[in-house]
Amino acid sequence: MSCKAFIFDLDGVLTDTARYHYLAWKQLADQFGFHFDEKDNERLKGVSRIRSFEIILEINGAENRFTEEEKEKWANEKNQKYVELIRAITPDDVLPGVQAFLDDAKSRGIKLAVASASRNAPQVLESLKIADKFDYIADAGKVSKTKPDPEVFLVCRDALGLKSEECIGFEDAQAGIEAIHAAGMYAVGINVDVTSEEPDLHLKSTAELNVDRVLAAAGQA
Ligand code: B16
Ligand code: MG
Repeated sequence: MSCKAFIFDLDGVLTDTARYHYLAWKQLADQFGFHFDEKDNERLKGVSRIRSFEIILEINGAENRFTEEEKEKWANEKNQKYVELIRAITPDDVLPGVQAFLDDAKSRGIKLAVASASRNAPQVLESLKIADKFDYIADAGKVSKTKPDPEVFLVCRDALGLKSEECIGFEDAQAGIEAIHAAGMYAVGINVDVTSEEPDLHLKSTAELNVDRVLAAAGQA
C-alpha cells in the first residue's frame, strides 16, 4: 500500500506554540499561587484545554477546588491570554524544514492535512500563511474526543477518502503518538518526550524532515 497522505499535528510540529501556551497557563497558575514550571508544561502538549487545567490542578493537589463551570471559566481566561500572545505569530515561526517538506510532499501528489487538538489551529495556520497548503484541517472544534483518542486523525483520513495504511501521522506529543497508532497509522515523532509508546520513526527536530527518508522508513519508498 503506498502512502497517499501526511497528517500533521500543529503545535510542536508545524510551529512552536508550546511557549505561548506555557506563558498563558503560568500567568493563570501564578494568580492562584499554583506551582507550574516548564517541565510540567510537557504534560500539557497535545492535551485539550480543559484537561490541561485539570493536570495543573492535579499537580497542586487541587483537583476538587473548582466546579466544572469554574474550570471552564478559568480555562477560557487562559485562552484569552493565549490568543493575545499568538497575535505575534508570523511566517518566520514555521519550524525549520517544514515549508520545504510540505512543498516536496505536495509536488509528489501526497495529500496534506492537519490534526490539531487546538481550537486556535485555523488562526495559527493563517498567521503562518500555510493554511492553503493543506487539503483538510481538523481542529478540536471538529472532534468530540481528544488525543490519545484517534478521532482527529480518523476525521482527516475520512475527509481525504483514504485508508489508515495510506496515511502517515506526525506528532511531538506522547498522547499524539498513541492517537496515530490507535488510528492504525505509521507514526513519525518529532522530539517526543517518550514516556510510554515509541513512535515508529523518531526525529530530533523538524530540520530532519525529508520525504524520501520518511517514505523509506515506512517501507513505502
Ligand atoms: P487550545 P496540538 C494542542 O495542539 C497543544 O499541544 C496543547 O498544549 C493545547 O492544550 C491544545 O492544543 C488545546 O489548545 O487551547 O488552543 O484549543 O499539539 O494538538 O496542535
Ligand atoms: Mg503537538
